[in-house]
Amino acid sequence: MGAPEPHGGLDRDTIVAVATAPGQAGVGIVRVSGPDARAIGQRIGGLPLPARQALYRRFRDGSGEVIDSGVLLYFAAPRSFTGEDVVEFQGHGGPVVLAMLTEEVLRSGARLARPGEFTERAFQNGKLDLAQAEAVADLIAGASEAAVRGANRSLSGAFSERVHEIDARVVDLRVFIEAAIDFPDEEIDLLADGQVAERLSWIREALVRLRADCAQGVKLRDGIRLAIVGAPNVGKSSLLNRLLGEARAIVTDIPGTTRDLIHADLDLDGLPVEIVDTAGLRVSADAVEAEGVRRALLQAEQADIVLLVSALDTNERSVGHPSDEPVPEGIDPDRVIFVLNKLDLTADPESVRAEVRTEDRVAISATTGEGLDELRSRIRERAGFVPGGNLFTARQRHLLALDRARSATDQALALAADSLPGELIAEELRAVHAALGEIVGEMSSDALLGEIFSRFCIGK
Ligand SMILES: Nc1nc2c(ncn2[C@@H]2O[C@H](COP(=O)(O)OP(=O)(O)OP(=O)(O)O)[C@@H](O)[C@H]2O)c(=O)[nH]1
Ligand SMILES: [Mg+2]
Repeated sequence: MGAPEPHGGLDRDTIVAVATAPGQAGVGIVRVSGPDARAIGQRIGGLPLPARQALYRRFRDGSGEVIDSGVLLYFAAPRSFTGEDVVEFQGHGGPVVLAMLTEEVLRSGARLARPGEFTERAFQNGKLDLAQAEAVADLIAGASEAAVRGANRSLSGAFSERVHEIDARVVDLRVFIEAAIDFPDEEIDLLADGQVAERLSWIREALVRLRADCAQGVKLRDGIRLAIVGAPNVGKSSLLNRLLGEARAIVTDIPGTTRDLIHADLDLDGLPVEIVDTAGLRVSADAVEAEGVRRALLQAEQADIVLLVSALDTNERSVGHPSDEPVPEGIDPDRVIFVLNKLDLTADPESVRAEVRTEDRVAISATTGEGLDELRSRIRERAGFVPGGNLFTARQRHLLALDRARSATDQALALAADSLPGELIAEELRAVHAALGEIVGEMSSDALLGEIFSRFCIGK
């Protein structure tokens, strides 16, 4: 006591947070990490405190009064999530009792953890690399089963391994080139025999493949936004309900039924889709409906994909080319899938479907479910999402880093093709290495780390 911690600094603090979600639950966990964790565990939960054993204990405050009772767990450094001494109080999941327990840990010398600080420490102590740390957040936030599985793959290192595999080749090649530079007499020969270009091509191809998988991973993590728009009464809300498999939105035969936005989440073969049903588009003197239409158009402008719905009328109006259905102003036509609904109203659905079938048009019946599978696969295609496989979650920043790595590799290839000096190629390879290092956190700035971890919740 009294003597300053040998390493000093904020990161040697002992931190505490409630690790479970707020609200009432069967069990609630208070997690403590840092050099004093063990002493705090003993002070509140009693002696002795052997590592990695579930101990049933009373948790007492400073005056000896019982706050709660439950399971006390101690993980000795470095064999813990954070790599530090960690203690977990697994008590009853009530917000007040957990707050009292946390308060007692704070009184014992810990401080409240910042958002993501447990995971940040795991990263700093080499338990996880940065891409894996991000996967922890993505696993918790996973919006579909496939997204959770993908986050697990990233967490177990599937993505990082591929980054490391490429990076190892980059470093090898750099060593080779730099060695050649050290022997100027031989440099030209060493660099001219095509080996450098060949090895650069391998790196480039691997980067291209990884980027493609990574782009899938970003979709898996972020999902897409889908807006259903169209004239009143064409069956937009019926389509929403059909896609969700539940009667989420009110459906009536009165045009103008939906007036406000209806948001719902859909798991489309693993692709998380945030879907919004909107008010039917028409000019209306009704202020409420007009506002609904304004919001509908705004959603359509912001969506990744717009389902522009029209309907066969009972007179079996013949179906023409997609351009028959004017795309409302402000909506990017490339994002539109034209949906012709109420296919069940025609006596000859085959000919309608034959007429309709183009890349961006689908005929369906929200009532019978006909054409829905095709619509789902169109949405997936348009989103560029290929379900299944060994997908891992990834983020936009990973894509940007891979793009930088790719363009530096291209530069290096161009230099090699022109037989330019090895130093210049080595410099580009350094840039490739730096970009790859940013993904796994080996070359990341404090600002980037701060930004990533601050988006976690407290307790993670
Ligand atoms: N026959 C047939 N009727 C449908 C189909 N889809 C919807 N309808 C009917 O069309 C009417 C309008 O459906 P809604 O889903 O409320 O239409 P909407 O586009 O949401 O309408 P607004 O909210 O007013 O813009 C209802 O009577 C539905 O039962 C379909 O595929 N076939
Ligand atoms: Mg509606």
